[in-house]
Amino acid sequence: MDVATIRTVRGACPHDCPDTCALRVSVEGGRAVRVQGDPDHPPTAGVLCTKVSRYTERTYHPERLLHPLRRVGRKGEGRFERISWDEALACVAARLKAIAAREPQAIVPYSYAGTMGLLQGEAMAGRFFNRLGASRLDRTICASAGGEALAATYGGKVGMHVRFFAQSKLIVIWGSNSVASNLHLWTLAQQAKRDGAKLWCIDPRRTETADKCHRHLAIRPGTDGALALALMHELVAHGWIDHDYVDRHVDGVDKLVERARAWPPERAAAVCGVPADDIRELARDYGTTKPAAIRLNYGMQRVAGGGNAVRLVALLPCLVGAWRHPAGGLLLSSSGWFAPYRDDAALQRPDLLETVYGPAGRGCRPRTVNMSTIGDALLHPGGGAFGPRVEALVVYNSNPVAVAPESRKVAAGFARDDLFTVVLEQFATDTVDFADIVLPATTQLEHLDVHTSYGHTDVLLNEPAIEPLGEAKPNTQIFRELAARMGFDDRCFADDDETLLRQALKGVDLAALRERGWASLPLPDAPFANGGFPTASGKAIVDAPGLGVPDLVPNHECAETAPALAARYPLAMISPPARHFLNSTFVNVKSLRSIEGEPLLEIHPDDAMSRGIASGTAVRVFNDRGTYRCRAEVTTRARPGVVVGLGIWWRKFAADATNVNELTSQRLTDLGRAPTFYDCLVEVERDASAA
Ligand SMILES: Nc1nc2c(c(=O)[nH]1)N[C@H]1C(S)=C(S)[C@@H](COP(=O)(O)OP(=O)(O)OC[C@H]3O[C@@H](n4cnc5c(=O)[nH]c(N)nc54)[C@H](O)[C@@H]3O)O[C@H]1N2
Ligand SMILES: Nc1nc2c(c(=O)[nH]1)N[C@H]1C(S)=C(S)[C@@H](COP(=O)(O)OP(=O)(O)OC[C@H]3O[C@@H](n4cnc5c(=O)[nH]c(N)nc54)[C@H](O)[C@@H]3O)O[C@H]1N2
Ligand code: SF4
Ligand SMILES: [Mo]
Repeated sequence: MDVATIRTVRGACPHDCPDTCALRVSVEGGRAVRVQGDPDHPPTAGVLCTKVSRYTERTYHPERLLHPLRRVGRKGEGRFERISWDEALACVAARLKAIAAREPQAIVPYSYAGTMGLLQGEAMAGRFFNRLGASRLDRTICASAGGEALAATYGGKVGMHVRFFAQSKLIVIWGSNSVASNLHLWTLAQQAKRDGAKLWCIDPRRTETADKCHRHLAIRPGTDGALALALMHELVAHGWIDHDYVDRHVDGVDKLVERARAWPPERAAAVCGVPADDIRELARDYGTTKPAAIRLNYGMQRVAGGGNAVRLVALLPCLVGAWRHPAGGLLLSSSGWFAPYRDDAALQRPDLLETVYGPAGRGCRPRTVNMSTIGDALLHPGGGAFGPRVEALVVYNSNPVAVAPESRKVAAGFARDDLFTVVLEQFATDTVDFADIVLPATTQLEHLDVHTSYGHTDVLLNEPAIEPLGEAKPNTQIFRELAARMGFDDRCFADDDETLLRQALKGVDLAALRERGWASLPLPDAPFANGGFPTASGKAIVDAPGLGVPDLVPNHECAETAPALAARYPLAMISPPARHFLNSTFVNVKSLRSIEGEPLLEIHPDDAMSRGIASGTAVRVFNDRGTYRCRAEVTTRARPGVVVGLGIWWRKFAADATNVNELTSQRLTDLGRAPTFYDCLVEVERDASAA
């Protein structure tokens, strides 16, 4: 290769991952030939995960969608014919116009974090749906239980700086498989380990991360609140509370102490299904080691009591004054640090709603549809509190047919003949199979974007490295052209991506961002060493208005709350992501799929033996919502009573075109209206229908 002809372009990983890596894309003759981690960006440190190291394989994948398509088969069949952009846009605009003339709220956008970019996310799309007066989408599918819990406790989604984990002496990795889903945190944790730190992992599954920590507490799913309360019990009983910090910076601690007194380790041990002595050991480590850091992650809040559990865990570092040190405290999300620097209103223009509904406060506002219950929403006949029946769905940056809970209902909703569905996609996902019109979207190498992060505190720029492939267009451009077809003549629809970039941020030097590819927010090392939480009082909050003092909220589906159900479906199923997929992204990249093999259900030897199941046995996993067929892997990675269906496979790659979400429920969390993917009882048996 002639080095002189290779150009390097600065990029940002677009995926829904806390690490938000800075990329360097090598381009030769207009073709991206390599994607590497930026060695100069500290959080990335020149390293990418296996998935994104193969990004060119994804961009140049032979199955990329490269021109617009119109459905010719039945919904779900995935048979399409090629049409021109002109035909596609005219068709979409005509249908949306006709519906909007009667009832704009019958149109629902559906998007999540296929790209986390501010431009290709909700910028032009936000303007489009606001101007249209479409229903709003409550984007709850991942993080809103924990997010609202953090806001109730600290006043925002804020926490430790990830870089200081390297200096911690105790790291508790709680509800997270860092090796798989937060790789760069894991590198820092290993550094700390080499320097003598003790590592604990709290996870029902013995993950790759648990293997490498000193201690692992395999608690039952949804029992984190009990564990946190027992830890508090021990902190109080042994005098490990930092009274000076608590008195000055925590509001309402007496009520918490009173509650914790009712949770001796034995009580929590019975609920969590772990030895009381292990809880005592963790409490002693946490109470006596400084600095102590907790890496909490969203894996532990996908249960009925996820919000309360996060509130309880988030109070632990307040009780021991861990925040005094930069390497102490807790990190669940850093996204709140960006709030003063983002101008979402300038990008999304909520004021455009006034064109349809009149000035805010007078006209009614469009209703909000929760993305986590999209199955029920699509099957709702309309009327009552729900409002108008959903007549059109515009999907981008998401694959709801694979990722949303209770997918039998989701698929049935998408299969409605009277529903008009438009999907903007890079690949023919399970959701695309149900589309009336498919619009081909560019990948991160082909468009401009700017990124914040939920795992570190740098802003990243992504410059386009190559021209769009085929007839693919950036989401921004697709919504710009659709707006023109709809006759939206507001000037903001003419803004190009460079203009959007200038509007996206406040107080960030764009020239410097262009120069280096990233810019760090100016923040103190130990943000809450002297309190100063972003709450009204500046204190961390125990008794939050309207929420009360946090407590253990048991799962919707467990022996305690649903004994009859638990008798029929005695196994709790969790479905965390497989390491080489990112949610349902990358499942179609062959080299990554071949590492993961096939859809598997991990089951403990005791549970397998009593059911006549061996590794490799074809099994039927079922509950009242549906059946999922896959192969069993008998392993002690699963604890007794808990099975693990690693996700999130595309339905079309599975034996019977289902995935784990066939079994998950649409019931929501205590806070944040979020899904309860890991609160799901099932039974497993040998699959008699398998040859
Ligand atoms: N490789 C890879 N990386 C990813 C993703 C991916 O799909 N693949 N997804 C990205 C996204 S969207 C997100 S939100 C983040 C998620 O980041 P994390 O929340 O760190 O997600 P996971 O790695 O799935 O870790 C969740 C862990 O929680 C455990 N768990 C399940 N139920 C409970 C419980 O009740 N209590 C406790 N303590 N633990 C429980 C699971 O066994 C699993 O090991 O990761 C991002 N990174
Ligand atoms: N059972 C179970 N279900 C889960 C989870 C679980 O742990 N267990 N995890 C949940 C979580 S944490 C999350 S965040 C959700 C994730 O759900 P989604 O946000 O839907 O994530 P993906 O499955 O990665 O799908 C993103 C899609 O966006 C597309 N895309 C990427 N970039 C672009 C772009 O620039 N333009 C357009 N038009 N499309 C683009 C990708 O090709 C991909 O198909 O899933 C949830 N579902
Ligand atoms: S998926 Fe995460 S670890 Fe992998 S390159 Fe993207 S940001 Fe980095
Ligand atoms: Mo997520």
